[in-house]
Amino acid sequence: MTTEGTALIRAQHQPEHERLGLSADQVLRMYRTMVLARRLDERQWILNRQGKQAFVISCQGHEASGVGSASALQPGLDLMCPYYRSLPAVLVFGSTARDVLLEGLSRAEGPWTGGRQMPAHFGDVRYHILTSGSPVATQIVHAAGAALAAKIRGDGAVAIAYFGEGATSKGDFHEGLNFAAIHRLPAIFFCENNGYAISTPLGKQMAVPNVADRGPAYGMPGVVVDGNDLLAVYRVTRQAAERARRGEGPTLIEAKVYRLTPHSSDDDDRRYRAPSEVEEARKAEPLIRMRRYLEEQSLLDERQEAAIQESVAAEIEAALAYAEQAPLPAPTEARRHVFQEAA
Ligand SMILES: Cc1ncc(C[n+]2csc(CCOP(=O)(O)OP(=O)(O)O)c2C)c(N)n1
Ligand SMILES: [Mg+2]
Repeated sequence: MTTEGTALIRAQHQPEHERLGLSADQVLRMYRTMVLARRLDERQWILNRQGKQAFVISCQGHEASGVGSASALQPGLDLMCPYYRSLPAVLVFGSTARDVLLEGLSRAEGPWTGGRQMPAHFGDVRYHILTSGSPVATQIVHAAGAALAAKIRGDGAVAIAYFGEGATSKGDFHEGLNFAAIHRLPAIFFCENNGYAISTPLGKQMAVPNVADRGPAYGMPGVVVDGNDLLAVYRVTRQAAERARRGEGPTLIEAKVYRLTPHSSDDDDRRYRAPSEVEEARKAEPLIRMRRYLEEQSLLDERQEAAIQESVAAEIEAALAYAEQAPLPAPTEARRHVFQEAA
């Protein structure tokens, strides 16, 4: 066989992560971040049911889309405009279990809002994570603005906005994408389509099958990706980031995912979807998918899996112990950050 022939066969059998230039260490770290996000999420549901955390809005089912996309960017340079399911993505950019639980338990030391916002309102200037508000879709225009600023600065930064498919029915989606395309801004619009906007199913949200179909109408590529597949998400986001850094403008990515929990701790999803639908989705969920991949590549065995689970559990328990003893904001500080303060 020719040398080219051997090279071709080797390339065909090359594991997907190697083809993407990722080391075993890097993919294992990505998997661990997915596990951390899942366990942190589960812990918050318990805290909510114990009456300790006011509210939970889950990332369960969104771990591969969040970790895969954020890992394709450059923390410290790029800017993130998250939404409430972006826990896996903000962990990649630098947020920690302690940050999450300090905010979850509304502690004064919470780095995002000093415990003043609902949980899952991410935002940390240290990690270039823009503060998030509750109105759906506003972060899409913020990302267009952040991308414009990056273009003016010329520092090569890319801005990414995360949002659900329900958010694409808002005017902000149109305004953000249109503006970013006109000005060829270094932006990535990353839709995590989980099939529901609270109780509203996809078919009542839009008359086209894919959010991504709308990209070309604004003058940007629209890419559909399996959001349960960490490496597929990584691949398309990296391509979008490279395109943005080359000055070729924004990309709309649609990751097809499934929300494994009710919309939030205040929702009863049995009223609008069958439990069997959720059970079916669990079979293809992102953590199982990635674990299977790592096992197939002989990068993970049962002992290593147990070690990851143990170290994640220890990290969360240490963070929780810290957050539980941390003081609440003083009542006298209730108006801080609300009204302008005298210098
Ligand atoms: C402007 C606005 N309208 C309504 C709401 C209430 N609301 C919060 S989340 C949500 C559903 C959004 O669905 P989607 O964009 O698909 O995101 P998902 O929650 O499914 O991830 C709605 C209607 C809101 N927060 N802001
Ligand atoms: Mg949705």
